[in-house]
Amino acid sequence: EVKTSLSESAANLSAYESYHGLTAEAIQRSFLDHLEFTLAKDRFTVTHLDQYLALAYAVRDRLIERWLRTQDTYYRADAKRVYYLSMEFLMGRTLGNAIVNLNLKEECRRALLDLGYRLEDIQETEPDAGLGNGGLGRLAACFLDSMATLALPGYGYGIRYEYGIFNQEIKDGEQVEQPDNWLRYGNPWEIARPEVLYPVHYYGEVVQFPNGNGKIAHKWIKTETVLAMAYDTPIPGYGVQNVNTLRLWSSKASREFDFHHFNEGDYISAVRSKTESETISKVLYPNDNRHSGKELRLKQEYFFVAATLQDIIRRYKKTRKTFDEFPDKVAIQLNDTHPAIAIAELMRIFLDEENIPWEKAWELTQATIAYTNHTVLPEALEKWTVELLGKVLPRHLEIIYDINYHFLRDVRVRYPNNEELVQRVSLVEEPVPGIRPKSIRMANLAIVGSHRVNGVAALHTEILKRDLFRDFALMFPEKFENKTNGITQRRWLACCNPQLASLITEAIGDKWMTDLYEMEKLIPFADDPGFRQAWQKVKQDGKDILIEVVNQTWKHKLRIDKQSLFDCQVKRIHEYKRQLLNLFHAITLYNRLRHQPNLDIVPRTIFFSGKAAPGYRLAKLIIRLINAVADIINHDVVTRDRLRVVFLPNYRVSLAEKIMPGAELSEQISTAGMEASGTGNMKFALNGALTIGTLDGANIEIAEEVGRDNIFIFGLTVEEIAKLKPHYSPWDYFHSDPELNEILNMIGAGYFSPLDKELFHPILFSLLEGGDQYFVLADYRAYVECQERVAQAYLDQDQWTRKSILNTAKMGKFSSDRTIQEYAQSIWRVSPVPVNMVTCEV
Ligand code: NBG
Repeated sequence: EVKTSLSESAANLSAYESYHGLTAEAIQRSFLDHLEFTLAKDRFTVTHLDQYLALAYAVRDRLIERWLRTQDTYYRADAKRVYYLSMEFLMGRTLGNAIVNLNLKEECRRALLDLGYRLEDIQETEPDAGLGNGGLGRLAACFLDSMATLALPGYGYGIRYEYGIFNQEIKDGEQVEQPDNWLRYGNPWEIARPEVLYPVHYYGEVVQFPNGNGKIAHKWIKTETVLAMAYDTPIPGYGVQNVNTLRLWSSKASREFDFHHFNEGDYISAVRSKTESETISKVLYPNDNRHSGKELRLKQEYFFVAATLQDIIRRYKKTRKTFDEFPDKVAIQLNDTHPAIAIAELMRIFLDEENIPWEKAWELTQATIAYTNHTVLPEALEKWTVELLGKVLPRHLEIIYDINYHFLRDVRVRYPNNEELVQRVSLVEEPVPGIRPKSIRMANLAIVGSHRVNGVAALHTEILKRDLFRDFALMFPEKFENKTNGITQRRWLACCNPQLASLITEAIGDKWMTDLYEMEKLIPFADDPGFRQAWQKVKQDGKDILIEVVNQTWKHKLRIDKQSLFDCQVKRIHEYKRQLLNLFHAITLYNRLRHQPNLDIVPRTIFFSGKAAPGYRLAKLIIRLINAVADIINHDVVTRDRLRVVFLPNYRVSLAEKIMPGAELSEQISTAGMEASGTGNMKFALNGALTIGTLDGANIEIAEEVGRDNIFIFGLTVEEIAKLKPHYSPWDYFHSDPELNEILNMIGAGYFSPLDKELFHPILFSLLEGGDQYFVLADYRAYVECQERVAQAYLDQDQWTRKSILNTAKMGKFSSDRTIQEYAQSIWRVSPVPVNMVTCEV
């Protein structure tokens, strides 16, 4: 028995590949085996779904060995683990990403072509794993990819929702939500772990008793119990052998529901409560940037936190007898406050189950946990009423009160006679009768219980420190850090835009796949006419694919002008993101063309895509208005060859992957100070779109990187908005700007809703009487003028292409690899633990 390092020679490498089944021949054999033996199909009965599943199983097989080896390697290295706790993981499709990360694209393509199948067609069958709302959930997915690629011992923990984000249909211009039954045909990427099962308790009461050491012990009793069962998904890194784990919990009725000695009535109600306890992981709450305060949501949050902490502690205890080293072996990152109850739960475990004294328990908890804030919008900040929290998690409410007691005692010592400060930083918000109930502020809990708090872009972190968390930043300046968001270039360039990826790799090599700063090597190519031409051709192909998507969406063809400027705003529909501003620009162009039919404008196609929270009335009305305006503009013979408005239904990861390669202009036009970071902005720029944007979130850092000549910045700054706010009157803009006036009058008169002339009045109300909270009218003129600069720039295709190349070239900073490296160094203090598969028995 000889052990050989197979990486040493090419011959050995191919021996390695065939040993591990990484050749086209082996993949084909595996594919056919799965078709026959796993799916029981032959070539006469095989469906598209079968083809997808067989390929997914064949690819998955190739991950398993590395996956097992990864766990073993981390265990043997006694590595510090990172646990990324998130209510959302917006993974999208897995197959294409796994193939790219395993470097098996050519092999898979050849294996399938030989059988008469196209890899691209097979990939289209996979449903998206839509277990998230938007940026926050997609960030978690990019982070998993980067942690694996950086060989970090990182785990994602969340909920295996049976229904992800709803599917959006557009009926008569309106959003209609359809349930996303994504597991209907089975999920080949998950492995059920019925043996990994933990109880999670709710309700009941707390009793106190002397613990024998002169102290009081607490016991949480008479609880209702639900079981959490684990499902694991492999997360392959790129260019490494590490395969990390995403562990999602599914709720199961506990064994107490076993049917011993029931009469018939008890039997039926026992079955009913069984289904009720299984509803916990049933459905994702479809709110982006909004807190709903519902009991089931609180139960979901505690459900996955309680199961995750049991799992973390079980793993820790495999190698340790005491908790002294817990923070040296465990880092827990809270993705927003959604899992912030982990602070109280970890304290509960330390205090009540492990009998650790308060001071020590608190020190361990703080040293382990860190919190990322993702928004400053007040309606998104989580607060749970004391009534609800006390009912669902009575022991946790006690512990939160105790944490608050200790914390406020310290505050009063450090800042004597400042009860206003005490009120502001308290974890408990005092009630105002008839206005608000007594509540727990989860962000305050998260800050106090963490050793690090971070924002997700430089401006956002500054706003946290100066504004939202000002008192805390003054108290604990060392806690606050910035970690500017990023995206994974594997999915958002290599997978979604293979043509552009190849063009880049031909020019500068493929090191950018793991070091996005390598893209700077493209800079000289921006001045190479031949390269520019090739770049333009790839973008045109991207546009053609997007036109195909539009044509598949509508049976009556829209006839998109393939030469027109592809202007895209794709993201959740939200007032602060200001889709209205973009739409008003579209109406402005429309009116100019109506009034001056011979006007020479740069032809545009304006794409919108995005979901509205089902309960967000105004956002849904904005979707209706977009579709109503699109309907009028696209049917007007005077304008429709020069201006199109397209709403693409059901925005999701897999649709974004088709939009990014075809986009030329990226709309990032939120009210300054309100978009914490944005990450779509990065995806667009990486794919060579130019940004039109406000000085908000990561736009500011994108502008710094690409330079002001290569981005279109407009609008009020955070400081200007703060100055304007006290005396802002949208009416002034309405009266003084004739083009704006005309638009609002058209909407008011029912120009876009002839059958129901008042349909869009609530939008006008929010912009005028409502005070225009998001400064749409204040920024309108600057935006329209900036769009004129965009159009002017587009006329010079050579210069435009140059800017496009420079945008891609300057995206180095926005790789989630960079973001994760920063978290690893300054928050988690974890190091890479590479997995080695290159030795095998020969
Ligand atoms: C969102 C912000 C985005 C940001 C993502 C990821 C929430 C609460 N926040 O601007 O709105 O890019 O988080 O950090 O979903």
